[in-house]
Amino acid sequence: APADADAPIRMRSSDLSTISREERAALLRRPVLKSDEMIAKVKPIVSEVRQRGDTALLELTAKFDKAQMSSTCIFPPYSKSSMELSADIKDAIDKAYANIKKFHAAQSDGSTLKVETMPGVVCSRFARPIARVGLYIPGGTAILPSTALMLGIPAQVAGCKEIVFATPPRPDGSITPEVMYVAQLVGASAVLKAGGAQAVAAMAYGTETVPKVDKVFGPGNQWVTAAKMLVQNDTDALVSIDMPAGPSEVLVIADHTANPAFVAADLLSQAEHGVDSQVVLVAVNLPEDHLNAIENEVDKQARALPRVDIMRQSVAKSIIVRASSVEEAIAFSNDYAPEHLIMHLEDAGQQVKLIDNAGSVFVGPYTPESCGDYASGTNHTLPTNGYARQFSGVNTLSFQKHITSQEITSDGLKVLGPVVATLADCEGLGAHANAVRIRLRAM
Ligand code: HSO
Ligand code: ZN
Repeated sequence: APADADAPIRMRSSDLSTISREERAALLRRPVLKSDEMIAKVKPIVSEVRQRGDTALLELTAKFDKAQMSSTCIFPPYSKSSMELSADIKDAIDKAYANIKKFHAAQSDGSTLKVETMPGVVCSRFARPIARVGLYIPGGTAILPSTALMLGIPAQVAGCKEIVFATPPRPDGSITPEVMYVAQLVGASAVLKAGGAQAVAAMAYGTETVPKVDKVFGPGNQWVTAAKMLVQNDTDALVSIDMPAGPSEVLVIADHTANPAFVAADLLSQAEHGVDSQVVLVAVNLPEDHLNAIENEVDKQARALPRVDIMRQSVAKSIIVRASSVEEAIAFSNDYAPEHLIMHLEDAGQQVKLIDNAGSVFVGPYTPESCGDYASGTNHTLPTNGYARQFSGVNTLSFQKHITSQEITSDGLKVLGPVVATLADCEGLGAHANAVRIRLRAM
């Protein structure tokens, strides 16, 4: 609105050395996700798609995406015209693809782990791909071919047999050529032209034309997240999800070596994602003029950027936290467990060992988060909302599961059998003990 266009674009500020425990806890808190409320809202959509399949899916897509379509999916071979791109965009996607593939191929667990726990008792573990995966690529305020890369590449290198993309169509029913090009690169077996809870439901249960998948991945709005949580809890769907996703976040730690323009640029690159983006700056012993320089840069750069209206709102909700040492700053960051952590610190590389909780870490002045968002090689589908305490970001192993196996020789059973029989007796499970003793007697 023009009324507040002149108001400075500023963050709120507090000091770790003077705030109370309650105030510190409030700084660490994220906006409530209201998952119960959202799950109640998506329930009817999910059951519509489950019961009426393609018909419901097409109706919902007409309603929410304003696209009238006669088919739900695009199947290969994808037409050349559907993925026509300028040479520079194609080249950039190709280079990002190569880096992301290189890093994710190195994570692939191709070897079998084998351990002889007792003589003649061999336990092993090997990985197998999850056969069918559904990858949600958000539409909305930005087109995100980068998310197609971040989900499609690990699926491809893990060896998933069926890779289904889902993304909201444009009003003419088409899919952006960037996403179609990535679908082709990663060998996607279908592109579902739908978004929101309806897309998640279609992939979780399958429809007449949409292939059912075993695991659903990808970021999305509250509707998508709620639908993922709902289908995950339905044993009929027999589907898992990558992780619960909330609004995107960054925490930047800056000390006296930090370049104010770089710090501001990093904060804003996160703030432009959405009005609910979470942006935190932890300032380590920064003199007043240094902090002012950062704040002035935030204001100045934001005004010159295309998504200033989004940033105005997200920056207003963002916070500056003053810390008196690197240790205190990192302790705060570990408690916050940010999706992205950027370290504008002297000897930043030396401090990484102190990081316990973060989705992905960006070290030093020349490592903008943007590089990890698009093309350096790491994944940008990361735990938000504090879930970095217990979740990893999406990686190649997210598309595989591990199977254990064992083979015991008769000599092995002679040693191990009595141990097992004793424990089985102790649990009162005679058939278990019998399965061992019957063999020992036969030897
Ligand atoms: N920072 C976002 C990912 C993204 N950035 C996509 C640009 N495009 C969430 O990690
Ligand atoms: Zn981003």
